[in-house]
Amino acid sequence: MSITCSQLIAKHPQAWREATVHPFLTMCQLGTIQPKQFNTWLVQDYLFVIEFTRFVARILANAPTHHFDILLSGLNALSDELIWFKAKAQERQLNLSAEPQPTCSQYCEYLESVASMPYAVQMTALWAIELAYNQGWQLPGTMPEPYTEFAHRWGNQDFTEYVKLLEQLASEVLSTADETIQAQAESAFLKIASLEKDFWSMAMTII
Ligand code: MP5
Repeated sequence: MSITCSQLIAKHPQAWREATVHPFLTMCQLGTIQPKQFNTWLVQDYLFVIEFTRFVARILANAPTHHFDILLSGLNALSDELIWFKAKAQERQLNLSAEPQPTCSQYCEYLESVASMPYAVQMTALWAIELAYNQGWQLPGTMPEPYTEFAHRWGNQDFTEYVKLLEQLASEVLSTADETIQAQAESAFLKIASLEKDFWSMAMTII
């Protein structure tokens, strides 16, 4: 019996909820997040996205050719996103040369470790990482300024469609993976849920 992406969420509702519903996002939606907390997230997420871009490039290097188009569209979007992050940081006069916080470093180190895992595990991880942001920023609903564009970036319909395509790719390769690889994919899913929760909390605790 093979496992699919939607079954992973159904099997671990609590872990997934903690990854996608967090006081950080609720406070953005209420407009009560402190600028310093938001800025911490912004700088650390820029540092994360640099390593995440390398992560997606490594996945592309392992991908079957019929997965290229979707992964390349993801890399293209990441190129735009890094430019967008720099513009947002400049507006807020933030220093993007900051050191990564331990939580950010831990997540980036985990991404590096996934590079040596089977492709089915890598694709499951990629899908989970993107879905966490898609749902996290979408679930609270429209956010007030200045957070509207942040919620829209990851909550918009095109991004939702991209995440659905990633789900198809991951479920496709999981369907033919052996039990050991499927178990590894499940562990990766849970690890990512936990790292996503920690990433939101990191921004909240630095005041
Ligand atoms: C994403 C992100 C989504 N930016 N940061 C974390 C901590 N998790 C997931 O990645 P992307 O490339 O911004 O869509």
